[in-house]
Amino acid sequence: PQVQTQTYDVRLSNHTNPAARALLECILRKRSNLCVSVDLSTSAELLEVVDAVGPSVCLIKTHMDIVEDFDQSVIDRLRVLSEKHDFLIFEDRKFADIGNTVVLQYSKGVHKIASWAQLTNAHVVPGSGIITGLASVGLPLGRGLLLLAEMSSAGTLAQGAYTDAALAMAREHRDFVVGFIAQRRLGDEDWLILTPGVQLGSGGDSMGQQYNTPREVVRRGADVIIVGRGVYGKRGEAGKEAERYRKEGWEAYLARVGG
Ligand code: S5P
Repeated sequence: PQVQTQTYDVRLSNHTNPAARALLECILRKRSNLCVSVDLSTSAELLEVVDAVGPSVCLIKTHMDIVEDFDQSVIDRLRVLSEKHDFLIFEDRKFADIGNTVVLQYSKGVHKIASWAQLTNAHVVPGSGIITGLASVGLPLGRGLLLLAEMSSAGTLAQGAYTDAALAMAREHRDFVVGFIAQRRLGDEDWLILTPGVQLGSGGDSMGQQYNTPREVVRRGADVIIVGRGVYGKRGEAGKEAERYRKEGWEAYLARVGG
């Protein structure tokens, strides 16, 4: 059978990377394929929303470089919440430099991403040295990498031959690359497809973001739906909205696998 119609349970046996396995196990435990992207710029707001949506998610996506009052305690508190609510952490760092530089950006600096994020992502524009570099830091720690094969934004150059090249690069690093940020299923192998640009009711924003519904992106092959403003946009309602998206995403998955 095609990967598309396999259950998360079966998919688990296709993966050896510890971060990919932990994500699939969490998805199954919580019956959630929802990742909430918490793009808020103070630690108080960030952690408040994470605490509210925690019960409904398998994964929290961060942009730690937008947090104005960042220090190590933000990470410590985020990790406490990840244990309290049972979710993994994905730092959406979008690395895009030569191998030697991304080694430093991933392991050092203010954020020390590799020490706390089970998943991170990278553009393929530099060529495969970026993966070799990130893997040298991430693999010993049991981390996983997602490649940006497509983007949700209008006019993206990540399409066609670029997307094919991302797939080819992933195939050379199957131990560390666990899947893609993409808008649909790619390749015949079992890659985890995480899809942003998701909202109930479609449309977009004034800066090129384009939205599809959970049902539509899961039908096209998303294994995890990434929702930002659709969940945290209405102040005080993030918990309720996250549960709404969790149900939508899960029903769409059941429909896809024919359960
Ligand atoms: O193609 C992409 C890739 C990513 S990771 N399009 C995206 O929007 N993202 C990220 O997903 C983006 O950086 C943001 O953090 C999130 C979408 O947020 P929303 O508020 O539009 O749902």
